[in-house]
Amino acid sequence: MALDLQTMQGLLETVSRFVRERLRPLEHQVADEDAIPADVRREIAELGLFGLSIPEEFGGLGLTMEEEVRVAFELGKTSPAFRSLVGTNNGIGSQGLILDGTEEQKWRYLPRLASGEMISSFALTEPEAGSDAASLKTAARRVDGGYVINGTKRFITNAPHAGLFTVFARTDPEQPGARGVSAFLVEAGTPGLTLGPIDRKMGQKGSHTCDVIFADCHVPAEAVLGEREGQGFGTAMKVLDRGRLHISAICVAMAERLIEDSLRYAMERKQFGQPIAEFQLVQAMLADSRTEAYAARCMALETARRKDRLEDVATEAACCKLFASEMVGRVADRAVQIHGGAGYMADYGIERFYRDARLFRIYEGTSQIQQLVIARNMIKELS
Ligand code: COS
Repeated sequence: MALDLQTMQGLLETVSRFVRERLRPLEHQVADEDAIPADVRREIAELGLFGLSIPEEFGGLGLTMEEEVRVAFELGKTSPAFRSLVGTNNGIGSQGLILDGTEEQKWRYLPRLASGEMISSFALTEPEAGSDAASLKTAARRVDGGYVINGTKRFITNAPHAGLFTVFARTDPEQPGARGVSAFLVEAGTPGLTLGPIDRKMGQKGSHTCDVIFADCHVPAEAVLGEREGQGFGTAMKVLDRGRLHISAICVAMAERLIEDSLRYAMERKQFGQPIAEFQLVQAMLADSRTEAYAARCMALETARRKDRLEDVATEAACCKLFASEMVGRVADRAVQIHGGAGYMADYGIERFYRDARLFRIYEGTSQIQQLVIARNMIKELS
């Protein structure tokens, strides 16, 4: 454990109270305005949430995976846009740097990421390389003193606000697959780096994505993550293992929030002369949701503990992401059903969660990619 029990309990209670009292009342506003208010961002930074998983020496809280999952169980009980604001700094935007960066690279960026002064983004996906990440085409050509990057990255979370991008590009055009890929640390404002318009999404309003376009973008040789070419794909995969576990915990949290809202509604709403919670068909939906959310909670905690023991959890992280993201989809669907007509109306917020939840089955690896990872690893283990 990075924190003693009392400090950890205090952190969980603080995050839980902040979510309940400060963030939940803002859910409609954030969705309507597609923006998180600036003062909320400041408060999130003051709570240290930008640096949850960044080591203490760089100004973060240095939480273990289990502790991070426990915080995510609280932070995820509101609109996912709030989580998304800090998510890339703690997860896919900083973990590559933490795992494989040089000391100099870490000191240059991690303190600013931990404080929230700088936002980071993970630029892997391209117009023609989504699930097949190793087929990416963005090229980094070696020139005197560095590299010239050309290509387009797509649907990049937090890109409109990012000060730093971890960019995956092909340094070896002779190597078509994963081996020719390197990771680069590219700062916003570097000439040749521009952003596309903010994407219009189905849900998760308040969290922004856009294209990141590189046109003859010169970066110095020291911009290569870890100053080693050809390691980029492995870095991306390790980062995603951790990210998938974090997303699983967020799915559990959203499911628990929806179960709480559904139960409260079912106990208040009367039909046929009694609260609908007393009807067994409604109870079945509540019970199924509770059971599935509990299973996903246990999976995420157990996998996090194993990761903290330095076990390889690539398979289990994929199992967690697959189960938890599909689970929250079912729970959100039942929540709409229990709320009936009200569940379909924007004022109740349930339909918003239903739309928000849909993304969990897609980003950081679709459910089908998780299935593929799990099955391939099973075959590898046996042979
Ligand atoms: N940890 C460390 N290294 C890993 C790894 C992991 N979990 N998974 C794969 N690697 C390494 C492999 O060991 C291999 O290295 P070597 O060539 O040195 O042996 C390399 O990465 C390539 O692996 P693999 O051959 O499995 O790559 P594939 O192209 O066949 O497929 C999948 C990899 C499909 C699993 C990968 O492309 C993927 O996860 N796609 C989804 C991408 C994604 O999640 N996108 C979301 C956008 S980010 S929000």
